[in-house]
Amino acid sequence: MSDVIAETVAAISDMRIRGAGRIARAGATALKEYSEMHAKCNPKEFKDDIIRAKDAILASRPTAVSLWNGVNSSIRGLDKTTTFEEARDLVVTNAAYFVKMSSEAVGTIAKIGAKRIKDGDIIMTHCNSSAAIGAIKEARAQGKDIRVYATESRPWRQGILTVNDLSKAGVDTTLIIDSAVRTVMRKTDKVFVGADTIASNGALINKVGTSQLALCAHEARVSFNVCAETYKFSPLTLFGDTVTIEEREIDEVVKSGEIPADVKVFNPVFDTTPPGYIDAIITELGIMSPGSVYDVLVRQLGEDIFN
Ligand code: RI2
Repeated sequence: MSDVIAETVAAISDMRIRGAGRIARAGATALKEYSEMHAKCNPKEFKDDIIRAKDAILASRPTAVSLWNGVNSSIRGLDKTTTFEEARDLVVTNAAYFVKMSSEAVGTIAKIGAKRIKDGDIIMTHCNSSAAIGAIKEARAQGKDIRVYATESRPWRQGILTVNDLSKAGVDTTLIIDSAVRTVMRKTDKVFVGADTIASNGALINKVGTSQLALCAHEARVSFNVCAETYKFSPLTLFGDTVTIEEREIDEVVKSGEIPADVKVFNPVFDTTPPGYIDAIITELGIMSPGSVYDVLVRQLGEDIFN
């Protein structure tokens, strides 16, 4: 495996690069750089190398379909190319387009999402989603006086990144432990979270604990908003695949020797929120209900759906 692919795979696996949008852009960028530095060879050899690289990147983290969409859109049309140069240029162009499009989508979601946040709102967020945080920061930049409760998000504690980011943006921010979600929901007006994957039925797969926010929001009649670029919609689920929920190492939860050796630790990284608990999915194409995800997927796939 080339250095650029191996380094990207390692960085995504050990979460030096994390966040569903970021890992997708990192995967696409790695394919672009690998193509640019690939020595001239016969096209078949180049395509085989790219497919191997794509598969290695996809194996780095299994849940976020953004990664799948990022690398697969980077190689779209590769099988139809006939020369090395044509194949290389296709990957470089496709990957660059994905990176640009996905970054712009986060900016568009911030603008649309901010309109859903009113002056005086108290918002709860979970983990560290650049899409959700973008909307909150945009609302603050527009001068809205808002307060945010951010969950710690054990075991990686991505909430620490969130509160640092929001505080720097001048947002009145309070860190809460994950088990305080239901208690604090009573004081909350709106929940804003991100997405790793949205299934064709509108179900949300996001950081473990998200479904608890959704249940508590439902109970307290607090609106539950998902900020998600449409490349987080999963074409795989349209054709019956289920989403693999990543499980990570025990040492992310407990230190060695802290618990008896016969005690097992279960460390799922994501959970599923049923569509009925979601009020709005805020995308770069506009705000939609979970029931619209199927139509967007079909439109995105276009003619490919029949292949
Ligand atoms: P953006 C993260 O996963 C969180 O689950 C977050 O909600 C989601 O990706 C989306 O993040 P992890 O990589 O793409 O921390 O909105 O496991 O930044």
